[in-house]
Amino acid sequence: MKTTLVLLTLNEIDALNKQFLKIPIKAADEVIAVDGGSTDGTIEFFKKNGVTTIVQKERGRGRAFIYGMDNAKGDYILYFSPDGNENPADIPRLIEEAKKGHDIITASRFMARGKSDDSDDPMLVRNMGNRFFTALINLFYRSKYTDAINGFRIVKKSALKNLNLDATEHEIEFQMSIRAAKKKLTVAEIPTIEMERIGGARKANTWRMGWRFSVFFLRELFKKS
Ligand SMILES: Nc1nc2c(ncn2[C@@H]2O[C@H](COP(=O)(O)OP(=O)(O)OP(=O)(O)O)[C@@H](O)[C@H]2O)c(=O)[nH]1
Ligand SMILES: [Mg+2]
Repeated sequence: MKTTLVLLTLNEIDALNKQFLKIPIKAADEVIAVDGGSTDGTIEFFKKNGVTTIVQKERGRGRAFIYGMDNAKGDYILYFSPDGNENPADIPRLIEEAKKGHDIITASRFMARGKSDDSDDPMLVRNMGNRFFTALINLFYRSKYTDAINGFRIVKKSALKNLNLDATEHEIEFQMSIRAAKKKLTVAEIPTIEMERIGGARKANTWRMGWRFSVFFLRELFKKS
């Protein structure tokens, strides 16, 4: 089983400067970065550190997932967002879990021994939203996700290709979880402790994403097959 680590970035130089050396690159067989068109030195940083980088023609985190899928040589793709939120120490754990043969393994913030970072979410809007949309999938598709929203996950490439995802923005992992449940893919989760974002700026507006998640859910619900 070969794994490709895909780093997803849009202006994350602060976090990369602090965190890059902690990313266990060697745990994967290949590492590539997909960048949304950074202007803060992120692309140059990858170049300096020998990381093959694909710069997107069109921005969007969803599109970045697909670029990663299309360019990865591995059988499994591990999506990692180096903005400080995701714990690089979980990378080898996800790879170990994938060896059991599941289609998708997600790092869950909401299962026992997991924790979400709510330091920038004092009213817990995002926290509740993530739990709500996870519960919605479980209700309609009889799945057992505790965190269907976290993008920190490892996915079997052949299974991912079959999902024909077309979400262009941050709703990509939500769409992946819905379609995986619909197609009864084998999914598993490991606990993760989310950390604080390091520098940079959040690209996902909470209310806009809530709206897009709602529209996407309805679209997936009424979609045939
Ligand atoms: N390649 C690529 N990466 C993106 C794009 N938009 C966001 N990202 C990356 O996706 C990760 C998560 O994006 P954020 O917008 O920060 O979303 P978030 O993690 O929900 O927000 P925070 O909690 O504030 O970090 C970060 O590593 C971003 O740099 C994009 O258009 N292309
Ligand atoms: Mg983040």
